[in-house]
Amino acid sequence: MLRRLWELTEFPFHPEKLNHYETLFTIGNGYLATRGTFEEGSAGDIATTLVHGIYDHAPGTLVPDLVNIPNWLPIRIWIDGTLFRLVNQNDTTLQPPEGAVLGYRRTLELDHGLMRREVLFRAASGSVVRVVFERFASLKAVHVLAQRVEITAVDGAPEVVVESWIDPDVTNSGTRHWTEVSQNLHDSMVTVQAMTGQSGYRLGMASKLVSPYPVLEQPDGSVPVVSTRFRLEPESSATIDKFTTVYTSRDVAPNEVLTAAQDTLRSAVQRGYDTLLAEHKAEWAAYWDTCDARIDGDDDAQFAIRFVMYHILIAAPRHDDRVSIGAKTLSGFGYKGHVFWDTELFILPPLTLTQPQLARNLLMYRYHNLPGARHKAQANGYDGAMFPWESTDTGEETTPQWSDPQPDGTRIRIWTGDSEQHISTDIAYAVLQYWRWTGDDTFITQYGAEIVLDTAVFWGSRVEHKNGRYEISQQIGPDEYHENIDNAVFTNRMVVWHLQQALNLLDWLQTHAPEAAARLRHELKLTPERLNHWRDIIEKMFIPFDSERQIHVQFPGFFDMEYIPVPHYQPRTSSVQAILGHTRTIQSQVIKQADVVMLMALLGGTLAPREVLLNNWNTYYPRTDHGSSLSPSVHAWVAARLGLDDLAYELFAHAAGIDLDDNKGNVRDGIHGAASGGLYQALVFGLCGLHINEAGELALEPRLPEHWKQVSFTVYYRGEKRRLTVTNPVIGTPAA
Ligand code: IFM
Repeated sequence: MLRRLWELTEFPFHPEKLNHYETLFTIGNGYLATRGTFEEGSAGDIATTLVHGIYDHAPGTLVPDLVNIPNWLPIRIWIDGTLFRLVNQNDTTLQPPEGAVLGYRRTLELDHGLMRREVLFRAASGSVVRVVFERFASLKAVHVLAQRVEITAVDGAPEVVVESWIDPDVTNSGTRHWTEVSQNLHDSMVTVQAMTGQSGYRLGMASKLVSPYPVLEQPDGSVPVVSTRFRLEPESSATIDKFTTVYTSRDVAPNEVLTAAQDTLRSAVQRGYDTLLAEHKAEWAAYWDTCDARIDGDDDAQFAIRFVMYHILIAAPRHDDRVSIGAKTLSGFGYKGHVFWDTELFILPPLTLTQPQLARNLLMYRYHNLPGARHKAQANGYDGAMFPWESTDTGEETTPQWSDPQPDGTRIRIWTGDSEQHISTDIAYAVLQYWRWTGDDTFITQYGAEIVLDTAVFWGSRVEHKNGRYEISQQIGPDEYHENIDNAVFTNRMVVWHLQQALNLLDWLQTHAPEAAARLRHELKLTPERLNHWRDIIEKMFIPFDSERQIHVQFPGFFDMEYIPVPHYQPRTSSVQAILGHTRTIQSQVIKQADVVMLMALLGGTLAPREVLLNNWNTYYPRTDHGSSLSPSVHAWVAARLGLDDLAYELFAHAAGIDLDDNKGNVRDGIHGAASGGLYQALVFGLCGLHINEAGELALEPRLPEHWKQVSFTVYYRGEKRRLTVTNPVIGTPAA
């Protein structure tokens, strides 16, 4: 795979990486995204388009899925009667191909959000054609999807047939969600209507083929098809466009989904491919104006940072503040499209800095879902708002309680939905970080404060008063290998931070927005007793700390477990957990991902003096197996802050390869959104050392790898756009 500044290129075709590359080549526009599956299909492909917010809980499944909508890609081409397709050794269903693929190249243009595929193909007749496919999901008109096929007669004068349809026969890995599917063909427009079985979302799609030759209707097959047929003169070309539109009952009234799709389709056809593409590119240019980070001196790192930002941007909802980004973005079925802390602590910060409106949309999703969080708190016997570990469209807890069957048929109990309670504080952290960077007082006053304060109310009711101090039992910290432990230092310490921030925020509201303060005091019952209780917790919370070794203790008893020399388990291609097995791992000191190190990333120097931070690093880094994709980027960030430059770069490179190199072997399930956002933070907060100093100014403390000449990037700080440049070896200062 070639990675060139703005382009990812597959050359030649790698059928063995079909699903990995389908994920990498995903296109999208924040409303939906579509994997890089071929127009003509391929055995073993996972044709997937996911639309934000369309979840459905099918009978017999444990939890809701983000639903795969009907496939809009199909374009089938015949050259002199030979079916155009790529040879895939996995394909046992088709007869030996009559045609031959002479050349292949697929490119994702990150700067334009465009996928292009070029294939040189020889038909059985001997005619050779060059077929170029392009596709994009319009960033300007998010309901519009556009495809172009250009066919050139390289040798011979072939007769060409191009067929197009929408395929409604789609599933989520075998699970069917669509009912009441109806298809139609009228005025050469193909339409599909459907409804999700349990959740009742309506979908309308419409599609048209635009050809310089007559478009014929074939309404009688299992799906309605339109086609165009022509003969190409030698060395001449024909260009065929296909436009598809998508609406759901989240966008318009349920009975209007089809007419909305039809009306938008007519206007898209009228505007034409070139106009739509020009508008789309202009929107992308505006995104990159603030989202591009330039790394001079390391082309791999340069590509990687653009790649992760591209994937965050295609997943970030632009016009909808009731949806959020799932752990695997919109690029695959992994984690069923559910939303985790990955969004607030990993994916969202890059947007807070570069596209604050997108960050705000994501935070509003949590605001709108406060009722679900309150419901979870109440159902567990607590006050306030307790956010679900996994969230969908309802805001209710949607973590499965059991895993899918293991190879031996057994299922494992999943405790994260019960015990990974730190998510409530992670969300509060993201709200306050957004406010600090943007100065969006309207947001904090009208929405954000309610999140921060009601989650604080939850913690006030959640902590346990024991032995003259406060404790929190039955937790899972970021290190998910150790479940249902008491006094996870990450959680306890972050709760102290949270309650302090909540008190500060209330003071600020009292001065700057007294009416909001009064409303929140009343609605959330923020009585003087409650606030005093928070102060008492701040003072007396148990923070596990070993004063002899001067380290934070991940949780009491952690060091009594078996020590495993994780660094000796090299070279390895799987986690140490996979090598040792579940049972031994959970009884050992092997750590899945940044935990105390995550605390260090979030709280920095306010957590402890530098010697303690270094001690923590030296203790926990060698025990971590990075079994989670969230881990390497956070380690890179913290290593840079500790001045461990070589290690910081090594970990940065590790994080950069998670999706591109598929170094966890699961990219077929989707992009690791948190690893993507983590990489940006490792660059900006870690290697460049961007922070807000005590005077409230932006400051940089760079620790660039030796071979990097310069890094420059743009951030918004309190509404002002700032271009920052860090130069190596001379330490840069913020530029205006
Ligand atoms: O949220 C993460 C968690 O931290 C580690 N396991 C995967 C989840 C989803 O990415």
